[in-house]
Amino acid sequence: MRTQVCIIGGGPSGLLLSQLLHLAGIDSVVLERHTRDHVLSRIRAGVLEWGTVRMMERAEAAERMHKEGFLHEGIQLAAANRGFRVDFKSLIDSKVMIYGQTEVTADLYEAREKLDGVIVHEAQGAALHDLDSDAPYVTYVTDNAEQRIDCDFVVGCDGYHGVSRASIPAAKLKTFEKVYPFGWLGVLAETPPVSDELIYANHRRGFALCSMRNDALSRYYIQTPTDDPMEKWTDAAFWDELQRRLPNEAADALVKGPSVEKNIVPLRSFVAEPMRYGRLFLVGDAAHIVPPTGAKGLNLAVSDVHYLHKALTQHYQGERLALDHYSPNALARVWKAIRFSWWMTTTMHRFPDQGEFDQRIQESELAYLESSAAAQTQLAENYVGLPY
Ligand code: FAS
Ligand code: PHB
Repeated sequence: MRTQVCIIGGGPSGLLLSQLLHLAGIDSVVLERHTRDHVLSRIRAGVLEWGTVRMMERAEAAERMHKEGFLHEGIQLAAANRGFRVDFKSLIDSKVMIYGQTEVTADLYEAREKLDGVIVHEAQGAALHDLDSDAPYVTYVTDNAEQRIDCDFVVGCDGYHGVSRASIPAAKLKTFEKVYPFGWLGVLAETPPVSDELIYANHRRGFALCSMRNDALSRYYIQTPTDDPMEKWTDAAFWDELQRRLPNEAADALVKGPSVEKNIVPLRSFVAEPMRYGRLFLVGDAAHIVPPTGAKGLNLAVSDVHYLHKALTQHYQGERLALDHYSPNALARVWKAIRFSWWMTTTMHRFPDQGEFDQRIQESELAYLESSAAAQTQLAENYVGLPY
């Protein structure tokens, strides 16, 4: 088989890139190692920057999101049993869309099907070859037969544990990493959300986040040690701990119910530079990871797609140097989101070695935020998403 762009990974970034390239007249093939059902079974992000909404509109995949998504014009922050609101609308006339990543991915699958997009599922053992030549190719196995795709370019949309970044010689990559000494225990419950906006709570027992998917499906997180045994976290134990960490008004309004999904994810900040090696380009989690505190992971993958789709389109229109701009342009925005996600994480979480002084510093940071429109504007413009 031959195509112009071979995309490794059928998550949101791979599907979005394939769709946008198709609309630009550039053909691609997506290789996904799992089944479609497996990809759609993942519960991940919930907050879409407005830039992501725009990209889904450009991909002709935004209709259901506008029908079923929720516009949020602010978030609530809390500490020491006090909460306050950061009002995106009054501060910067902006907003975010609450719409689960699972739905984004399902809508992109549907959009690819409408245009007869080529997505190979259960493509095992993908291997990338001759990336530093003008004729790269990818091999993989389906139905026990080895397949080969010759292409002009390979794009790694295969996440943090994918094969693409691992295919780059270590000497050609510089990586930056910070592993946080805690994780997030996430729960999905068929209960009405505790509030009509997200609540990020700093508490001396640990961080808590109240989010949602719709008005009958809530998404909650509490900070936990990454090695906590899941059996420790019965539903009752989870709800009690969440209630302890919320300001009284929210704690009293909390509707408990059986969890439909529960897991612990580790938190790290990670960047691999450059996001290119020869004919291979890295996109999304394949190149960078953020702690979900700033709701940036999925949104950064989308802005990478914006920069790469633009560069590939310009390349095929004859602009020889267009592709050289992808990595520096994408990384400039990535690092600003890495910074913001690190700041939100270090301000809102309880660190194991944290003393009373550190706790008071965090609380005074939040008290300053509450008192300052300038500080809230800085948070708002980063949270809703910096310009592409
Ligand atoms: P993805 O990981 O979504 O997709 C990669 C795809 O590549 C997968 O379908 C995988 O099966 C496939 N793949 C991997 N290796 C392959 C190979 N060798 N061959 C073929 N296919 C291969 N972000 C937020 O903003 N908020 C959150 O709350 C949040 N929660 C998260 C929870 C978890 C458990 C994880 C892992 C991430 C979370 N994220 C969150 C971040 C997440 O949303 C990512 O940023 C987003 O999925 C990035 O999308 P992609 O880059 O497309 O990578
Ligand atoms: C979510 O709804 O899953 C979510 C929302 C905001 C975050 C992280 C996760 O910062």
